Amino acid sequence: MIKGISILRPAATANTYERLASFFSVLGFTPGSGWNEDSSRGASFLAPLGNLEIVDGTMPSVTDVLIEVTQLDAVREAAIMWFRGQGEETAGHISPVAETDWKSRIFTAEPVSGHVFAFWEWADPLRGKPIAVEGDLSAEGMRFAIVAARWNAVITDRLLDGALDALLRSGAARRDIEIVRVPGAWEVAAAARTIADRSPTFGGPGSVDAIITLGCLIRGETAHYEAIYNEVARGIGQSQQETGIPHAFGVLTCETLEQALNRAGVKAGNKGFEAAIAAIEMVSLHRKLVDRENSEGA
Ligand code: RBF
Repeated sequence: MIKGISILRPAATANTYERLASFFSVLGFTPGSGWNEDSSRGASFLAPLGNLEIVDGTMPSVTDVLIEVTQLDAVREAAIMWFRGQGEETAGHISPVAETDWKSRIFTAEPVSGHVFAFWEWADPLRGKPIAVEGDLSAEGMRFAIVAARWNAVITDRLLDGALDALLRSGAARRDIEIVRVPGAWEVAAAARTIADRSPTFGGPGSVDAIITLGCLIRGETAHYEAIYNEVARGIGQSQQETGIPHAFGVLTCETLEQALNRAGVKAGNKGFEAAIAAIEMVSLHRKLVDRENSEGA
């Protein structure tokens, strides 16, 4: 089965290698693992899609590496900033954006003399993409409950801060966010269910549009860790399925305290923030799907 395509770009000197690696690292690629061995080293940059195109006739670009992007102008700006960061002018190294004859816009960059790369974007950003119903990320007018365990508070307080940050920055009003603290992860599902049960109709007293569940179980310190974790996850899932109120899952299950800290904002993002964003998206999606059903039924 075919899995991917790699373009190998030999760098003639160490300086060329460093410059190309540095240039590509600022453009938003996912870094690959690369390699560093006696005979060679490689810096790798991953893209979600790749394809091999055989061309008969005029090549569509001055270079053979065409990188498809979204937000072409932002990518060009990042490329310009890279040149400035090197203390260099961009004149002659970054072309203006031009229209192509294939309904797209393109520019080229030459971070090292002789190494030209083209960046392009479809004029119609939805081209080639299936049209999907998706939730938006505006929390304006939405009501939330956050159920956070007190156990491992050094972690769950950070998750709570992250969740609040996400909700408030996305437009939720502070008065529309209810914070409920429970002793430990074990109690999260029961409290979430009580809140969900009083929320069957939007706008009713104490009702919420979504519940964000936060907790932290650390394997090394928790006897019967798997049994507790499974029950916590099952309870939260069951509450979501039986009430129809979205429940975002922000209960960390970690090997060590260090791993938990990383997931609570130190190195690997803040899972409380991410759970809150998922809650907003699900409320929005829920509304769109219900609206669609109502308008189709009308
Ligand atoms: N609660 C958590 O939120 N995270 C934990 O890592 C955790 N570890 C526990 C370990 C033991 C041995 C026990 C007895 C409880 C633990 N709890 C933990 C608390 C649990 O979620 C619950 O609050 C209490 O068991 C009271 O029902």
